[in-house]
Amino acid sequence: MAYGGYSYIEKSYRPSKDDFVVLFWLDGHAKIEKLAEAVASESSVGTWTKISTMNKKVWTNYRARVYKIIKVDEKSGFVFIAYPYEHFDQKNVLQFFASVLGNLFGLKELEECYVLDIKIPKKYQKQFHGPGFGMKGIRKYVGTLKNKRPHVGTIVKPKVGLTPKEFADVAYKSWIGGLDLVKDDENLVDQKFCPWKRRFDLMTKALEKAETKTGEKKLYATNITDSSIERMLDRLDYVKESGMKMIMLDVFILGIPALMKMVYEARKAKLFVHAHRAGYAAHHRGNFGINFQIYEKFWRLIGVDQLHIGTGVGKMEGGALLIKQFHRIAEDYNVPEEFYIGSLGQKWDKEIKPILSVASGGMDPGKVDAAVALHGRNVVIQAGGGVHGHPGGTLAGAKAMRQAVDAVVAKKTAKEYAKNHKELRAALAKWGYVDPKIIKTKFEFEKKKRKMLEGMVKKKGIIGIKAVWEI
Ligand code: CAP
Ligand code: MG
Repeated sequence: MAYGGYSYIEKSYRPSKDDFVVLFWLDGHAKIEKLAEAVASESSVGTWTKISTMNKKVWTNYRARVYKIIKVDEKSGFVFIAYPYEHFDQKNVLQFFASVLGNLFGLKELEECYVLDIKIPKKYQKQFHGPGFGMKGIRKYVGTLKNKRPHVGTIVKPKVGLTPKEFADVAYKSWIGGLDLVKDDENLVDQKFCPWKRRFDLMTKALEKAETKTGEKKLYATNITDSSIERMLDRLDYVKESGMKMIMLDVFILGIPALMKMVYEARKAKLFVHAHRAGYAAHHRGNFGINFQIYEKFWRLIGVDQLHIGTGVGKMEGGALLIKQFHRIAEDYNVPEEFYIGSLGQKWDKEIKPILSVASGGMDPGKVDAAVALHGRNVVIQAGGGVHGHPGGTLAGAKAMRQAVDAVVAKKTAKEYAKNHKELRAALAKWGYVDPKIIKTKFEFEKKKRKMLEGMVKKKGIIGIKAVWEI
């Protein structure tokens, strides 16, 4: 088999430690070998036909190699491709994206093309700084380095529409109720009814007041996402001058170059970066797409400090096994290879610090135990509706969330803790309780049925993978 006159299949090839390795799901109008070659060609040195300008040096040093295919049927399967380090620019993530996440999606032979994972070699990682502060830095500031309790936060709701004063009042109640973090929603920046600067000034005052009252360090993740870099930089400067500690960016929407600039400036200004991922799912959910974990790896590499990764128990897509995988990518230095979940594994350089995972979307106090069973304690548990929808209002809602987290530290279930904590009791009465056993059962199932999951994925292809992602 050959595509454009050249064969890219080399089954005896073993990726070197400096290669990028990419795992694709492909389905289309031609034999899987041909589809694999088309992708390897278009994403590396080739094109649709033989060319007189190809030479031995190019072919040997820069081409992609298809080293493994797991066939699902004649025209579909999982394709493993290795790319030589030298193929790529230095410090230029976009050039990597243009190669490996570029033209190939448009090839007309393909009916489905999903990039499941990319393993980033350490040599490439050395070109980047990684997070300025990461999980440890944020914990140190909040004062939770030793007891390692989950952080707990809220998104002010309604998403947009409150005035700056209304907004700051809601935030103040949230903080004094026991929350560590208050954040803007992804679609709130600088609308007329709530101008950014006015809101930020009132939030600074509210935060100081809340810190004095509670004796705890509090955070405000202010959304400075903007299509103008200048405006973002002005706001970042303002945040720094005011002595506040965190900015929030809609990282997917922002794009890589703007993100790199903002992360660089935030690091210089000693500000934490809270990364909201709105928009990622447009690529992640179909059968033509890019798995979230790929963005996640690049965002950790570029250096955000805390990142939304899903909950496994709330309102957004993704089951426990998938979200656990995302959590590992955020926190571990050595993520295992696990075919049935679509993971090639990842070894991080020591400079690329662990980041804090944010579990958000449809959370409430009754889901905290389950979230901790999934994520462990290194997590920010956020609830918007699950705080401001409390029957007793925001203050009671914040207290209930904090009580649920305090229960974890006291090694009690939220149900037990609720007996002596009325706000938590009211929250459980309204939203119910998700038993963490559900999560434990899922992990037990995974442990015992690995082979079965792998077999199912090999038989059903992307449908199989996506079914595993729902567990
Ligand atoms: C949560 C949230 C977040 C989602 C995003 C929302 O609010 O503010 O944007 O968490 O999803 O608007 O939905 P609720 P993800 O607590 O009221 O659900 O974290 O998965 O990226
Ligand atoms: Mg939101």
